[in-house]
This record gives sequence, C-alpha cells and structure tokens, in this order.
Amino acid sequence: KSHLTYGERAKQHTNPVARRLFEIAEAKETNVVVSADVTRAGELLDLADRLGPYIAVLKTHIDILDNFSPTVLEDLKELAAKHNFLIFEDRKFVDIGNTVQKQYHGGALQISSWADIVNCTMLPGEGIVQALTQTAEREDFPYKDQRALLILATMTSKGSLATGEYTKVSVECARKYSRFVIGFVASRTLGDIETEVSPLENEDFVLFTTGVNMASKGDKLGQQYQTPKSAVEAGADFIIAGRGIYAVSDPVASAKAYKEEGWNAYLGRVAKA
Ligand code: UP6
Repeated sequence: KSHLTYGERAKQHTNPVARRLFEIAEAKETNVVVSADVTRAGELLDLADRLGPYIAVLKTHIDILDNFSPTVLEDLKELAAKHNFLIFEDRKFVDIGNTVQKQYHGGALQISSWADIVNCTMLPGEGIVQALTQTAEREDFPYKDQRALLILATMTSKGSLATGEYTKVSVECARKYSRFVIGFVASRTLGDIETEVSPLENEDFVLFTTGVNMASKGDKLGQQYQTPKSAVEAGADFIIAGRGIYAVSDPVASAKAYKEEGWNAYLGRVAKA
C-alpha cells in the first residue's frame, strides 16, 4: 500500500504508462476507472464523453458491442485525448503465448493500436506474460513505451479460483516482467506475498480494484462488491466501477460521487505517511 501521492509516484516510476496514469490522477484529482460495459457503440462513446472529465481510465470490453465497427476505436481515441484519460481493454488474455500475441497485436480488434493498457490471467503460466512482453518490445512495435500490462491476480466473483498459488505466480511474473507489467487487478495489496523472485528495488505496482459499488453488495451472478472507500483503504490505487456508475439514472452525478469518495479515501491514506 503506497503512502506516496500520485504526483510523487509519477516522478519516481520508471514505466512511462504508469507515469502518465499517475499524472492524470494527480491533474484531474480522480482515481476512478469506469467500466463502460454497454453494448451499443453510441452509448459507449456518449458515456466516454460525459464521464471523461471525472475519470482517469475508461475500461472497455470491446467484444460486447453488438454494432462494433473500427470507427468506434478512432472515436474512443479522440475522446481519450479530449478528456485526458487512458483506455484499458479488459480482454483478460488467457491462452498460450503464440495465440495471445496474435490476439493482442493485429487481429479483428487491433487491440494494441488503441488500448493503452490490457490485462491477462496467469492460468497459462509465465509464458503468457513473456509472449505479450515480447510483442511489446519488438523492434517494429509501433507503440513502444505507450502500452502496459496488468495481471489479473484475484477475482471478485464468488468461489473464484484466482487465489493462493495463482496469485503468487502473478506477483512473481510481475516482478520478472516489470518492464511491461505495471501492476495488478486485485482486491488487496500483494506486496507482502513472498516469491522466488525477490521484490524489485523500486517496486511500485499499480493496484486496480474491481467490484466497486456504493449502493449494492453484489449481483445475482456471484459478483461481490465493496465501496470506493474500503477498496482504497485496502490498497487500491484505482477503483473500477461499472454498473454503479453507468446503470443509474444520472451517470455523471454517480461518477462525481465515486470520484469524491475515492479521492478522499486516497487523501486519507497519503496523510498517514
Ligand atoms: N471484473 C470483475 N471482477 C474481476 C475482474 N474483472 O468484476 O475479478 C470486471 C467485469 C466488469 C467490471 O468484467 O467489466 O469489472 C465490473 O462491473 P460491475 O461494476 O458492473 O460489476
């Protein structure tokens, strides 16, 4: 759990994407990531434009759009530049190295061309992180220093198997491939986990916590929620909220409320330094 400010972490971090992320949080005074899980392209762009001022990152599941077309990606990139937020495609890559390389760079969705951040699971083992890192470090990769990876280290769904050894290997791989891996999606800090790979000298992994909702404890399909405050107190650097923000009558008011609670909890945490 970091007691440094986003501004301080921006200055110290060696990864350019992590630096940008912290700079955005500091400048816009927000640690909110909206998970814009809507299925119409128009709705996604409308949310991105209206919520843009209050968020640090827009998280997408681009494959759930039922009227997807490549112009959506151009429009999303424009909105990201207009409002100064990063785009995180929550693709959760989960395959052998050779396959994920093709799914990440190229393919129908051209993910590497528009998503600043992507994530993967550790189910396939170290090879998945090795493969994605290799692609991002290729001589001819056009987005050098503009792309980063998060490892999905725990999950919020009931009965999740992303625990124990799985989470430990997540930390190990993050340390081993820290040039490309900037952090985790997880519901708690992971710095205390002992691995065969020693902690990095200037280790500062960014923690994104999903399953955040101010009004609900969960859904009927096993999702489990906590509040922005409890997530940040548990170590979240960025809080990811979906339905709590977009599926209410006034998403802008909701985004502002999450921003305020998340930011105050962050101020409380850094004040304890
Ligand atoms: N997500 C989780 N839990 C995880 C990992 N990812 O909920 O362990 C993602 C979901 C969804 C978002 O795929 O996009 O975070 C949560 O949405 P919600 O706030 O509407 O529940």
